[in-house]
Amino acid sequence: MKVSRRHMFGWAGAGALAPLALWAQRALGQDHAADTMPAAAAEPAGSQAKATAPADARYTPVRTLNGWTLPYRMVDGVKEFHLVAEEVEHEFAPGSRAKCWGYNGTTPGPTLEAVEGDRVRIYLTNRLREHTSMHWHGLLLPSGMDGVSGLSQPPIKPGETFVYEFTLRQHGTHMYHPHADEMVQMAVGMMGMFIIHPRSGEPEPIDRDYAVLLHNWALHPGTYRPDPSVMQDFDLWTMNSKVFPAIEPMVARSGERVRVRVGNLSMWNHPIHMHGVQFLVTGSDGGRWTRNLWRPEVTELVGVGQTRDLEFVAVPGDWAFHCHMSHHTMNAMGHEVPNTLGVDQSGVEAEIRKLLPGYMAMGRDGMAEHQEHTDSGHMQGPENTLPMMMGQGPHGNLEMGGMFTVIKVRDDLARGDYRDPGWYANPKGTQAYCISTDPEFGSPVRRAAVSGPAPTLKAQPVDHSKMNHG
Ligand SMILES: [Cu+2]
Repeated sequence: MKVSRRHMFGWAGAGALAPLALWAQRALGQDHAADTMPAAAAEPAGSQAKATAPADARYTPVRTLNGWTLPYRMVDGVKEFHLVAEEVEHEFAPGSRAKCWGYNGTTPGPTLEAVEGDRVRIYLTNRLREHTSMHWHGLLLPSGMDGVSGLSQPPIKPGETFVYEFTLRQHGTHMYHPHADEMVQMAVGMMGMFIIHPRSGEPEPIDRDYAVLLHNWALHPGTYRPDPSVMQDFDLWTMNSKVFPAIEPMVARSGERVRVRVGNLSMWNHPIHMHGVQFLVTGSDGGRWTRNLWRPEVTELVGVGQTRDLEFVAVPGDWAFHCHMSHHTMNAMGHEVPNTLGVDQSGVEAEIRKLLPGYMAMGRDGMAEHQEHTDSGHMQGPENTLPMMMGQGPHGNLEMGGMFTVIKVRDDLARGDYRDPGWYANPKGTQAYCISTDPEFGSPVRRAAVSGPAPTLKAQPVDHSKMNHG
């Protein structure tokens, strides 16, 4: 394709004001300062482009949790976006920051949103110190626009800007990521979502449309750079590069139809579980499914490189939404530790305290006490490292981290109001409560224990270097 001088001048002419508008839009998206539905896709103010980009009334804009949607401009009927690959300072949650790579200042990069049939022109400026490229994951396009460095195009060298241009011939939930040194570039955060709305509208009108991109990070305790060499044992499991409790809640009004678009560019498959409803899976990387293919689930496996659209009618309450791999709802934790569950460590503790004053033996009765110790401040973790479980609910510690957030549905929300409504007040008689503090309470039916004495195991020296390595 050709970019005329006038188009380039248009960008340059808008240059003075566009970055400000971009920042304004970013602030809106990032902090959700207004927390009401923004215009579909605000055009940079002061643009000299011939056409303007009014809010696109053809669809409900996607709400990228903790993220934002990239503004576009219309130039001669073409939707123009400008992505910038660059290093970004990122916070996973207060207490954990890292130097990551992303787009236009954030990881994930901003969501791209368009409508089936649109012609899009996407500039990609490389401000990294190595080459990159952009693959439009799942999009049907000419081979030369597919973004595989070395195969479909030359690599984009530092400082260069490449242009991609194609017509959107499909609709659904898609993603973008580099296809150059991708093991490193994706491991440190370069990815985003590409949402294409159907030209003919939705079969069921969508009131709230959320986007969540799953990822994993090896940010070793006390470090500030994600380690790209790690293949399985990650420290942070994120939704839109955030961990609980920094992940925003998904908010809806009772009875509204909600869609959650989940994409996975991590290195693990994630069974995504929703409480409170049986949602319908209505689409995948293969696009929006015809209605006869929709199926009810409460957990949907979103495999590596896949997307899934989950739709439901909102039911009042506070409902957990999380990956069901329970280690993925934890923050940084060592996995090569001896199992102390059920082990009486009282003697050991006294012995170790002689060498290490203040040492605490933990884990005998479970790990829930970890959050109490870290919350109370007398167990200090490594620098720049989140405790493995965090978060306070209305009834105590939430003991979660990682891929966990809450769907908050209320009867009295205004349309388009995304503000956190606080905790749900359960109507009288609809909440579990304590009826006895006596462990011998009641006469529950129980099975007899196995007959005979418990086996006595001869103590064997344990070679911990062999643990978890098969
Ligand atoms: Cu998971």
